[in-house]
Amino acid sequence: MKKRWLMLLLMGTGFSVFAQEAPKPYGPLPSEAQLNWHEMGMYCIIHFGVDTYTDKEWGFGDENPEIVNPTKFSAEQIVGAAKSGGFKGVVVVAKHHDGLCIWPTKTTDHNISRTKWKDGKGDMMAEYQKACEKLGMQLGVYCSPWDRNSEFYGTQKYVDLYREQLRELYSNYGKLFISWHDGANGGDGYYGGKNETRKIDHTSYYGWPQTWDITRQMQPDAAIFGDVGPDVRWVGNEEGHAGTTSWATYEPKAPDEGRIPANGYVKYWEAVKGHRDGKYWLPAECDVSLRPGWFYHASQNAKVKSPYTLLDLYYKSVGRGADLDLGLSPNRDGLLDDVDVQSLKEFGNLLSQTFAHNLAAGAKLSASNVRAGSVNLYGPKFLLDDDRYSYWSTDDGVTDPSLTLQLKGRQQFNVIRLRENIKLGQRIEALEVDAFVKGQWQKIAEATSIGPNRLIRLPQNISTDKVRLRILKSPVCIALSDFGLYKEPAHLTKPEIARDLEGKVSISTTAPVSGLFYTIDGSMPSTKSTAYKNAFDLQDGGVVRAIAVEGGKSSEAVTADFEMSKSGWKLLDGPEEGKATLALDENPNTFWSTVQKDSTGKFVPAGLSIDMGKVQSISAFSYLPRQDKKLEGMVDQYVFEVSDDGKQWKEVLRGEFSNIRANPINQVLKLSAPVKARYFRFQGLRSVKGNGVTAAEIGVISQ
Ligand code: FUL
Repeated sequence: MKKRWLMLLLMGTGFSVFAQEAPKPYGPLPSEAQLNWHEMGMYCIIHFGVDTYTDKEWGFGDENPEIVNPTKFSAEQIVGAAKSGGFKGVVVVAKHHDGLCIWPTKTTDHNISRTKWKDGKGDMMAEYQKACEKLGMQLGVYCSPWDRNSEFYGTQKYVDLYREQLRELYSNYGKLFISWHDGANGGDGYYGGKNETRKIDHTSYYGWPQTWDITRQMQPDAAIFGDVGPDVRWVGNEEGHAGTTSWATYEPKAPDEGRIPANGYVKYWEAVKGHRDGKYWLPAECDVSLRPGWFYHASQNAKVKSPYTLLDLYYKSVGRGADLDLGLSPNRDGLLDDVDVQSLKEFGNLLSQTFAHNLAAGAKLSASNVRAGSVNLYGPKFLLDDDRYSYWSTDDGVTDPSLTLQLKGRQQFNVIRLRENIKLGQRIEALEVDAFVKGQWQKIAEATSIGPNRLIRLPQNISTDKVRLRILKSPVCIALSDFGLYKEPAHLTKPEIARDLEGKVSISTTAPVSGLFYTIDGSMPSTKSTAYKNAFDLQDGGVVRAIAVEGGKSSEAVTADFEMSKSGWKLLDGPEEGKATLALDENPNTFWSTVQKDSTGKFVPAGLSIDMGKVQSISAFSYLPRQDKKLEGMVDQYVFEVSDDGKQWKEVLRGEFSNIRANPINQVLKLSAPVKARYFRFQGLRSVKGNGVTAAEIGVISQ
């Protein structure tokens, strides 16, 4: 606004010849909904439903809604915890693949009114809306297209019904910031009692162009998330990170030519980086859960991500121009566990401690070029005003300007922040930053793809009174809106916990500390816990938590969750087909594989039979899929059997590894009651891709 007035003033006084026009936008530009989404930076996604009670990640669709009874449900506790972490909104999973709607929909009986919660009179969506309004948070919805409950799934009737569900969600819960559309589809389901596999054509079945017309009409301010947009793209992993170079531009975009590529057909190695010359503004969302899975599983209580892990993900997502979408998993009471709440809060504290003060504030700025020499219109002072759209710009043709900042005294920092005015597109391709140290300029950082937000976390603190920014490459004149220097508070690095093949656990740090303390009962360690001296035995497995202590300060706790040690385990079948021992070597990066090179071959099931050397009490089995980002041989249907003699087998578990393709984490399968056996057998009955079976690790949990 200010700028426009000045322009008018200059033009009115006949000085227009000096005031060069504003820079022309470059490339694709963000819409209003996308701008709001960029400004948010971080939000949470909440998964709660039948899976919370069945301990699954994908319900089959045949669950009795009566199992759902979150007697203490508090949307305010959940949304409040997100807010304390610095998140700006929540996406509520209103319906997951199991089909249970957590609002009283008219489209199906399979909804919240059939649960015991509030005698069937409750509406979780309405409670989230209220909590968001009260706490100043934005609300979004996730309504799964794949519905394993609906008898009509696969027909046009279901598509109409799905659209009606969206209309209900769009009309009853206020203004939404995002409509989240998942691409997963595993085929089989309950489907009104038919228990069959239904194949749909991902490219045409859902009729996305018409469906999203409804979104545009009813929620014009909402960004639409899908595997490839149309407004926000999936980053291609559920680990929470974008590439070190990550463009907001991309193609193709759904529903290009009426098509939307299905989950798994996304080119994740491209989605993570984006396309410099992509035709569309289609920035990445990094979705990752606070826990390993999206739904609550008590078995994952020790694996809630720590505040510093979240901070690391923040740099790798928000710091690379993407948004962070963090999964929250309310428990069976309808609340977040205390550890989850605590971790969010401490993460929020770390963010505010780091970013509260821009240490470049008050610096004297000298730029090598300012557009038309108009410092009041395009000068570098706009870099320090905290407005994402005011900017420093250069003359057309000046694409490699530099800027020196004479800081207000000597400052110590370890984070650099840069932002472009993205209303004019993503322009800058590469830049470097120098610090004046010991009488000369030293390069301290470099970055590519600046865009909406770029955070550079330096490996060490820099102390200086002079900093220089050099733009190396931009196709057009620049429009840089922010430059910031920040100091992330010092923290003691957490220790590492490892177990050797004989089952002995050791705790170590890279630099010496005065003390290491640990627990093996799952509780949080303190200086009152056992002091670590020597490696200790943990044959049966369990949760080890440790802290490092130095100078009266404690590191954050590190947690390792060990399964039963595999020392003394042998393969029954003898021959080393596909290097089967690699599934028992406790190394997540090696794997057993029966996948044949000839990709035309049909899938052949395969398994491993193991002699544990003595009778063990087994309460759960585990399968760690290959960790090298490849899908061949990744099992999604399995059977586990046990035996007393290695000859007669008894089946104890059979089922699917839900969501393994997108989130290939360790799959822990609990038995309804522990069994005693010396031998067990794992078989992969189906793989998500390829003609064989792979396994990074197969494990047993005893308690
Ligand atoms: C995935 C789904 O299949 C997961 O269950 C989860 O909802 C995640 C956010 O998206 O693709």
